[in-house]
Amino acid sequence: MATDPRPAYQARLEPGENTINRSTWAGGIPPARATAPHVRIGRERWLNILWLLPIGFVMLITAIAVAKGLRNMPAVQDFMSRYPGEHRDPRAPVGMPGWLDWQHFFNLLLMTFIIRSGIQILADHPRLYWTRNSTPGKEWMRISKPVPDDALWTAKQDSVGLPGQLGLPGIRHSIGLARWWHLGMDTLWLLNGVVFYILLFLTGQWRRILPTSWDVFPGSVTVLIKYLSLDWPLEHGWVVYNDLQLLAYGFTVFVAAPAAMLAGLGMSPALSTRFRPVSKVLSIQAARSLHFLVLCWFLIFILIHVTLVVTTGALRNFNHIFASRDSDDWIGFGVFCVAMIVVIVCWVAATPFTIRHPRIVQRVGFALIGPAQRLFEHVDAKPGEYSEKDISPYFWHNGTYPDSDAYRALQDNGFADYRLRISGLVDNPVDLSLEQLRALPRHEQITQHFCIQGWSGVAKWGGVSMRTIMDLVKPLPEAKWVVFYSLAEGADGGSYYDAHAMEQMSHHLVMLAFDMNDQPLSFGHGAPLRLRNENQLGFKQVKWISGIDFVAHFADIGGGYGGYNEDHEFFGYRQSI
Ligand SMILES: Nc1nc2c(c(=O)[nH]1)N[C@H]1C(S)=C(S)[C@@H](COP(=O)(O)O)O[C@H]1N2
Ligand SMILES: [Mo]
Repeated sequence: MATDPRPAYQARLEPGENTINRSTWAGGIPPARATAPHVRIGRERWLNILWLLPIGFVMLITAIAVAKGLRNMPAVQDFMSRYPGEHRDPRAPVGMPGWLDWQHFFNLLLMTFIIRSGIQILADHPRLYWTRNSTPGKEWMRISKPVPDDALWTAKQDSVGLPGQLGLPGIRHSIGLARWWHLGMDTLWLLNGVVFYILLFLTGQWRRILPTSWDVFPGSVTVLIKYLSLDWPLEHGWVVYNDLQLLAYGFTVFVAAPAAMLAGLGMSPALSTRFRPVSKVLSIQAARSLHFLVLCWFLIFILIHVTLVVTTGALRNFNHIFASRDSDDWIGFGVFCVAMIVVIVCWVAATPFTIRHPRIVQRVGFALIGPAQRLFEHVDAKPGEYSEKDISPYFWHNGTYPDSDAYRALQDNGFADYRLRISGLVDNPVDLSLEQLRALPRHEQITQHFCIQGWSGVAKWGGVSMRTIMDLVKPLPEAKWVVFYSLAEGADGGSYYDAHAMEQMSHHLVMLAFDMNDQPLSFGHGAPLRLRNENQLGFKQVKWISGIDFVAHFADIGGGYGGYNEDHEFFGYRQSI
């Protein structure tokens, strides 16, 4: 069989740049900065959380006064001598081995990237919600202004930028690159964590940071009173931690870190769609909010931890955790300074490097997290887990709307002249009108949309299953990728398109939709036809589809990275997480 000549729309592909030009980035989106975090109180009152700084300061002073008063009370003194706030497990090893110091260093280095890129990801949809609906005004926290009253306002317009040395890489709508940093470094951080867990248990070091008696709770109260009354407990961390340290370290290592990972995975479209019993309770938005609260815990922990390290025998503490020695000399401090120089150099270089070499970030990021993204792509969720009552009252718009005479001509005519062209490596290429598409067996699914930026929404989609399409066109065995082209251009010009792996096309929740919530698809949501592949993030759901091409590979299409956002905004082509 002779393969088709290349469809005309392929001539309009733009390859995309290999560096970032700030003035043309993301279609020339003007800079807009994040605001201070605001938390919603009641229906529509918003508190700027910077107020918590003076409030916290007053509370700290008050707590110090209260703690000093308490310490003079005989009953409290009794309590404190009954629960001294420190007990050494006789089986626990003494001292900090070298591997612990190395892991502590890698952990802190990786966390600087993870935190910066994480905040950048938040800035791409600067709102947090508790329900899976992302209804404007219903968020509990935002780092931007309220959503303006504009029916076609897009999530992309809603994104905000960050200072370049806070966010990674700072600039507005740089989520593609921020995600490589975040997910890539996460992978290394988790590996470091797995090694840490294994060594903790092999060497018995776990006995030093995991409480083994309930006395740790009253004991922590004793320690807290000591700290707050400014009469600090004696530090000899080489041998034993006090009960409050035990709780803080144990919680950070065994609760906060796994919670960060689980909440992170809770935002994956493939996993959330597949494991509905879990995602029913922990929806993507609950997971996102929780992920953010874990960040808050880490930030508070880091602040208090560092403060106490330098105020309770800094030289000795630096020797412990940077040089595995129990001494008062300056060696540990010297190692600490070298470590900090490494951290600072990496910190300062990360944003300029990313702006100059985004393709390297894209490639290395994919090398690190790609295997997991590939793995979860095989998950095939079944329809029917959401019902009509789950449909979101508000469904964000996103992307670049079609703005061509050709599209307007189709639209003016009620899409009577629309033809869906399906060709490439197939036995039976077809041109289908909307009427012909509607005559095919109808497929419906109520599913959740996961935009890469972080918002989500449930809708009912009506149309044709991709299985039906494949029965019709009969792909050849060489066809490994299916490329969906749009009538609309992308933000930087050239046709929007995206490639999907052939093996997913027979999954239950992959379809071409011409109806949304029992209405014909609206202009904003992709009229007359769009893709739904519920294993993947939103940007892969091509709207205003013009044609579908079955190919052996996407390397020679557009920029060759597998889609418009992959070419132009350094996204990844496998987006199951
Ligand atoms: N042609 C085209 N399709 C597109 C986009 C686009 O810019 N152009 N944006 C994508 C993104 S980023 C998302 S999140 C979804 C949004 O779909 P919605 O507007 O119906 O919510 O469409 C996707 N499909
Ligand atoms: Mo998106």
